[in-house]
Amino acid sequence: MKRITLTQYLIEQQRLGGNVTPELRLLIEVVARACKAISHAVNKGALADMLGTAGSENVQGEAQKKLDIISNDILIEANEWGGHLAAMVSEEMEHPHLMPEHYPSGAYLLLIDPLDGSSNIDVNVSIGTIFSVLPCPAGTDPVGERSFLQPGSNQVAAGFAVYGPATMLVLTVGNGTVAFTLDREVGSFILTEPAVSISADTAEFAINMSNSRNWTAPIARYIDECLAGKTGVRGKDFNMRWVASMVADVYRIISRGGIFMYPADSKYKEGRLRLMYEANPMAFVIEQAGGAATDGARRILDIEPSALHQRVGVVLGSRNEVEQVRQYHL
Ligand code: AFP
Repeated sequence: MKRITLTQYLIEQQRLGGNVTPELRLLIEVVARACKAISHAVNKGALADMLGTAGSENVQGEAQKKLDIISNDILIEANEWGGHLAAMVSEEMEHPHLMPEHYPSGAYLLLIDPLDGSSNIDVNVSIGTIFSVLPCPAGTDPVGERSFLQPGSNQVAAGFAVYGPATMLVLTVGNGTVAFTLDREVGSFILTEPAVSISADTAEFAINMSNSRNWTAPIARYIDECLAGKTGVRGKDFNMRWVASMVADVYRIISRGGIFMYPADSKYKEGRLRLMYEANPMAFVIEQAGGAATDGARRILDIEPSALHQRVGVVLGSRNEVEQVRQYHL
């Protein structure tokens, strides 16, 4: 198989004249290099003093794991000097992180969930990094929270890394979705899926069933019909998966189809997942792979954000199933 590296893929996308500029190419390469460093740290497990909690809380009021903070620091340090970023937003930081004065400010905004699935770190289940890239609106000086409050349809790139049996990087720059596998021997991300395509139909759903008493009627109806299987209106049996790492569940869906659901409910009234650096990047990746992504009723990428860390319901994956759920919300 001809080995195409991430750099070669980005150079070829740049030549096509789409979203990829030299600065965006640098941004994506820097984020990918940071993901390699995070993968290395994660893979040390208990051999390095990086497991467990850091004794602090993030803006969400959630206990931070040591690796949450380490990953956030790696991504900040990697992106500050390049001159491609105006500012960064992270799940682990309340306010936007501006570039230090002594570095040039760039044309892009980076939004990250540095280590998604933190509750799985200490039990050795796959976790990952999610990133979203927005253009920095012209004339915004100084760059601030409002600069980031753009709908997901404005993204110029998005993707995620999965630190699993293999370290994978899934990416879209608006010209389809591709996947790279980290070749640890040479330290390169090698293109292993040049055209990710999600099946329109599926018989596999992913949801945290322990929330079922809190679901709205449309969600409860959809899941009940899946559980009824061939004895019910769907006429086929369904399987269920729930990793509790969005990156792992989404990677499975881009690999073999499926529907992922974390709906707003009576417990998580706004939803549990964050719009700007979880739902939006995943929605961009999924749509570019032929899937669909809503909050149950509305297209995720059309949602006009009102706050950096706002939460949203998420239903994404095989487009015919996402549409079935949307129909039940009409
Ligand atoms: P953590 O990063 O706090 O573990 O949350 C992971 C996550 O944001 C997403 O990756 C999972 O799909 C979802 O939360 C898991 O939520 P439950 O723990 O309620 O299943």
